[in-house]
Amino acid sequence: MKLYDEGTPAPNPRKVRIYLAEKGIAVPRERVRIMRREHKAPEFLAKNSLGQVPVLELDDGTYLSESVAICRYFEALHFAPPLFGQEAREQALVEMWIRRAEFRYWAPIGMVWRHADPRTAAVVGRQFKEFGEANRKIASDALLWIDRELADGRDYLAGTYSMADIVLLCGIDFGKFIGLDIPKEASRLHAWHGRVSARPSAAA
Ligand SMILES: N[C@@H](CCC(=O)N[C@@H](CS)C(=O)NCC(=O)O)C(=O)O
Repeated sequence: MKLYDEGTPAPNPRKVRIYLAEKGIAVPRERVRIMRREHKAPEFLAKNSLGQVPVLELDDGTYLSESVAICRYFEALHFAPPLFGQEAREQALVEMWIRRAEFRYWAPIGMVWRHADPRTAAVVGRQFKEFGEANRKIASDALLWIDRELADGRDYLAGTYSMADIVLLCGIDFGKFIGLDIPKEASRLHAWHGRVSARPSAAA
């Protein structure tokens, strides 16, 4: 087994590293240097035709891509401690919050990164700057909405710490890298961010 990985600021491989750290699972890793375009080399495209990291290579030659799918694979093998929920209700809540984090926050920050950031201009082809910039407010509004959702006093998105927190943490920290901060007034979300960042796994 091998995990094809890339370091921070790449947020998707970080999700898998945090997940593995929380589970105490060690997996051999190979770095795929995005800046050197190693993820678009024919050898890597043969593993993931989208040319993206992370990718998990299994011993039978299967290649799994998509960060959450990779974590789900490990969850099926090592249930404890559960990070995708324990019983039906919890599992659904974790899924609900993963999807909300991805669609409500990751999607707009992806558009800011693709269309408004000078660092991606060379690889994206054509950037639609105004569209990219407009996504800053959409992302920021999503965080204000999540802050309101936390008004019931719970510590984590789905109740207990889960994959949903990992997904949102990696999105928010990547957002910072592209100039998107948690809005000042989102005090519950700031407290949540402090809590999840204080876990040793956040340094993975
Ligand atoms: N949905 C995928 C996204 C993977 C992804 O976009 N990875 C980034 C690094 S964080 C990448 O490889 N980007 C290069 C590209 O898209 O060409 C996942 O969750 O793993």
